[in-house]
Formats: sequence, structure tokens, C-alpha cells
Amino acid sequence: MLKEILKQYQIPGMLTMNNGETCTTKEMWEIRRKEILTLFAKEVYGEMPPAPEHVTFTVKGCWENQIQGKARIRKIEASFMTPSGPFTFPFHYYEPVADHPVPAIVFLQFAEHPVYCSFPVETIMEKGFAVAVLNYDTIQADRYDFAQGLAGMYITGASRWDDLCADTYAQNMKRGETQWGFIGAWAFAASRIMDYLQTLKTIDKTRIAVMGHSRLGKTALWCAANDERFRLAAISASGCSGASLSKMKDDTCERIGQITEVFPYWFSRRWPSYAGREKEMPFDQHWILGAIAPRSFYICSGSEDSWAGPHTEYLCAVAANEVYHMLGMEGLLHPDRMPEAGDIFAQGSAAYSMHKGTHYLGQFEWNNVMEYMENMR
Ligand code: GTR
Repeated sequence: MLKEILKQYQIPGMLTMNNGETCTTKEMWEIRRKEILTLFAKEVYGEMPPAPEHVTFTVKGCWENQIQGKARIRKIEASFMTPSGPFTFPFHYYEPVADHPVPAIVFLQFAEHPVYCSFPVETIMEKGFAVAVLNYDTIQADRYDFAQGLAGMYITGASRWDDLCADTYAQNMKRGETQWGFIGAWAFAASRIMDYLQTLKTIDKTRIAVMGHSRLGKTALWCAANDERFRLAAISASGCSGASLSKMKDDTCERIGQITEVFPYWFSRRWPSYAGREKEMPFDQHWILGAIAPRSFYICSGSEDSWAGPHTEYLCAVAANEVYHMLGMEGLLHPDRMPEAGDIFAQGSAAYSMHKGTHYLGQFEWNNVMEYMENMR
């Protein structure tokens, strides 16, 4: 049944290489994966600058014996050079008291949408997971303004940002056609936290995830697709331009035209040109989800989250199986039907869950993701 639906929407396969050959091996996939990343950098999210040569981490605060003796907490500042000078951002790091290396989650957090996603820190500590929490606002305030935050610091051009401050359109146009937008900048910051986790002996480096909800679900997707140190991307309600099929969007869902009208600055300047042309697009979002393979993703949907399109998220995950199967892996193990509220498909090398309700990331998702990671050994 699901195969027929994917066929009906003409969801394109991702295994034809740029030179026309079919990708059939692990070695070919390494090349094909890079081709897909390049395509999505240019057309969808904008190009990521290279990682900085040095990142300095400064401990700004350290609290032992916290959360009823279960954890220690640190406030860290990460600093690195950009083409426009140094950039510094803070994050909080919670580590459970343990006598063995623990798995970790980089959690991308909203400052102003607390109802959107919860962060059950006590449960996380009890289950023995470290968590680094990044407030996305500290990288880039979420308004159409490249004169503030990280993204603009990598965009150099003829005029200075302060000449353009009042004119967001001019700022956007100063950006090269394929230069990055804010999703790229948030994802880049998550990778800098990964740099920090790499320095810790207390972390199990084989089990580090990046997790985010909604626009930060899109960010977790883009981050993990690029940064192979992440073993898992936990992607909640990422909807349009995230882990969901653009070609399947109906009138109930957000479409490329809607998202790029309100948030053009999240994406490459080319992405708006696909609005209304979804049917003609030679690719779809399962390609970038597939670019996480052979590592894993965990897609989380809400049954009543129609704007994000839970059915389009689910089928995106199903369509990404193409690459896992080519690699001889199970991929997402799922029944041949659409999902229902309460479903958890977490037995394979990728996972999917659907909570009952609207746009939210909460206890259900955290428990599912941690349980999945516990089994990843
Ligand atoms: C919406 C946007 C969605 C989603 C959401 C969010 O307005 O159109 O795609 O990203 O914001 O991040 O909260």
C-alpha cells in the first residue's frame, strides 16, 4: 500500500548518481551522499562554511551535586573566529553522575516557545544521558536580520551590514544566491557543541544525538546529515522543508511557498523558486533524510499536527528506506499502513513515532528517543 502511494506521488529515487550510474555499494554511497549534501546546500538550506580551526570552550559556571545529587551542570562558552571576527555563544551542559561513559543528546531549544517542547531534565539524568542545551536565539535571533548573529558573519559583501540594517530585503540580497541561512547557522552551532562533547572522556562518542522540534527539527536534520559524528537525528514535527515530502503536501499542510514567504532567511535564496513547482522537482526531502544513513534518524510526529503534515513526515521516513536497503540494512521497520496515534516503530536502523495531539515535543518523544539510543550499541 505505501509503495503505491509513493508511486502515485512520483517520489523520485535518490540512488542515481550525478554521472547517471546507479549507486549500489557502500563506497558509491559515500560519493552519492556528498552529491545530495551539495544539492541541498545549494537549493534548500544554503552552503555551510567549513568548521572553524579552533574552538575554545570556557567554563563559566560549574555546579556539582545538582538535581538531587544526580547531575553536575556546567555553563560553557564556545568561541571561534569567523571572517568578520570572533563569535561566542553559551550553552548548558548537564551530565549524570556515572562510572562509565554516557550517551549524549544535543538539544536545540526555543527561548520563547516553552509550550512547544519540554525538556524533562530529571528523567534524562535518571536514565543516564548527558544533555547539552542550546538556546537557538543565542546564535541567531529568529527575525529577518542578517546584521545580527552568526549567519551574517560569514557573509561578506560590498557594503557593511549597518548600511543595510533597516532594509531586510537588501540584507537578504547581499547574501550570495547559495549562501547559508539561519537553519545552517543553528546547525553549525550544534556541531560546535559536538566539538565540545568530543573533548569529554565521560561521553560515549558512538552514541551522540542531535534533537530538535519544528524549525529546530529541520535544523537537527540538516545538522546530522552533514556531521557524521552524530549517530542519530531526533527530528520532531519538522514539517515543510524538513523531514517531510514536499510533493505530498495537500491544502491542510504548509507548502514551500508559504514557508519561504514568511521565513526566506532560514534557507538558501534558491529555495523560494521551488514554490508551486513541487511536482516538477527532481528531488524531495527523503534524500536529505537518507543522507543520514548508515546512521539513524528518529522521526516524531503529532497525529493532529496538520500544518507539519504527519502523513508526509511518515512517508518521508518510509521513502528513505531506499538507501538503507541498498546498504543491506533494515531501515525503518513499519507495517504496510499509515500510522496511528500512539504508534512507535523503533525496531530497525531508523525509527518513527506518532503521539496523539498537535505540534509538540514532550515526554513521549524523550522516552522513545532515549530507549532507542539505549539499544544502539
Ligand atoms: C512555523 C513554520 C513551520 C515550523 C514552525 C516552528 O510557522 O512555518 O514550518 O517551522 O513555524 O518552527 O515553530
